[in-house]
Amino acid sequence: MLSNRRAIRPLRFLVLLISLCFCFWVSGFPRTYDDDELPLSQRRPTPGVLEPEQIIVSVKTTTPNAWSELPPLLVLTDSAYHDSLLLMGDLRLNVGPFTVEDVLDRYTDSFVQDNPDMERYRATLEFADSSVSFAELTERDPRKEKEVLAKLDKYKMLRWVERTWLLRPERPWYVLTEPNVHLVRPNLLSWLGTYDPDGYHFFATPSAPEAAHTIVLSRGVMKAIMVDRPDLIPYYDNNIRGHKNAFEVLATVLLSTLNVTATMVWPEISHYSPATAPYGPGLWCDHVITMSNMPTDLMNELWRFEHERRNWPNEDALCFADLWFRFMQPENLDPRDDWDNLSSGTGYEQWNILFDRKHEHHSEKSSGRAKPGEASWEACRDSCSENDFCVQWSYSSVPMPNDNENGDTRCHLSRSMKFGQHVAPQLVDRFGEKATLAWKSGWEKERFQSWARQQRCKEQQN
Ligand SMILES: *[C@@H]1O[C@H](CO)[C@@H](O)[C@H](O)[C@H]1NC(C)=O
Ligand SMILES: CC(=O)N[C@H]1CO[C@H](CO)[C@@H](O)[C@@H]1O
Repeated sequence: MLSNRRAIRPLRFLVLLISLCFCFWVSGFPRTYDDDELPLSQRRPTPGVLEPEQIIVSVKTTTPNAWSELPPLLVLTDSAYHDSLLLMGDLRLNVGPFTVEDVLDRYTDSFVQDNPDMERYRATLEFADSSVSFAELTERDPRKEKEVLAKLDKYKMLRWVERTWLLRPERPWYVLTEPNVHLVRPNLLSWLGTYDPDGYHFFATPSAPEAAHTIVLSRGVMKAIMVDRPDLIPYYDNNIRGHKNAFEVLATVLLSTLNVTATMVWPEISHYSPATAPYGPGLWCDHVITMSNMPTDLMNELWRFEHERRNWPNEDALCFADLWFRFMQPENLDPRDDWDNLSSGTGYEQWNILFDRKHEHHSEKSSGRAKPGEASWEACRDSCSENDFCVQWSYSSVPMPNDNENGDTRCHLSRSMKFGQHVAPQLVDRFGEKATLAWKSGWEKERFQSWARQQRCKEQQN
């Protein structure tokens, strides 16, 4: 009996199992597996989204700044990305378990000795030999320091590319960037997943003076300059001096050898930070891939935000709208003294609202032009609130340029919302006269918010 039952049971069980499976299969058909329902750790890789090790991120620093710039970057880079992270500088150093490479060490001694542009590099090596503090390398005048670094950067550029490839050859993508750039990795992984790494791809931040460049090179480009033309980079040593900046050195090499020009990626790869992004139509549902010129505290806040979002039930690609809701909506946006909200300023002129010159007192609504608000900050504020497109104003105590046909004005109106920053009043020279420049800024938060609430980038939007 016992043995009999034992023999039958598995058979019955098997039949039951098969019929159950069949029912489930039928009832579930054609249901596809929905990754979004699973916790992050159990999700399968989405087709087309790259894995962390497929993108090498190579970060350039300088010896005097390495210890201040790199530790925050390393803490705010998740460990999943550490293996694909390279640190490039101008002296071989260690920062904890990480190595900073000296990308200039392949130049010959005589090249380094005879080149006036390499003076900083020579001094760095000497200071290292005699243990003088590297802080003493830097120029007191920030403008002069910038010039010295920009010169050295030209010589670093191709060697930085070269060392990156030599340390991590044959990877699909290479991102060259700087320590104050925050990469939104999930967006980077899915964006690059849409391109063929073996094609020639050269992406970059649209040029912004003062801002760090982020450059993305495909394996196709890297192979063409590193493997197919092994003498190219050393050959170029003597052609560097005449170039304006590091970016131009790389752009010239890629154009002359591969006929490839940089594709500027905007606004996904931008020189904006959450405090300087011009929020509004045209920059709202776009995914954020890099944020640049990030002070460490803001980088930290963005890192925390990304981590909070991972626990959201429907986490979606981080877009500019998310940044506005996280960083600007909670702010008290009443008018602020000594605050420049970037209503004017180079790079923002396309959002600047033009003043009506003909009908000084009642502007033509259809033209989108605003009534002048030069008399006082209150007049400027009113001019903004009376213009349907205006979401923020700033008022400068002396007329300041707008980079458009408004010319110099005290009142500056904008169609995009920017947070900006505190600026203390300062003495400026205007047309030979000393004047105190102070800024006051205000926002049309209600108007912006009601616009923002009507936008739908994705389902779970606020
Ligand atoms: C270089 O690329 C441009 C644009 O893609 C193309 O029009 C031009 O013919 C190319 N030149 C050469 C020499 O291949
Ligand atoms: C912080 C910042 O970028 N401020 C800018 C605001 O606009 C003035 C005038 O256009 C610029 O000179 C400032 O640099």
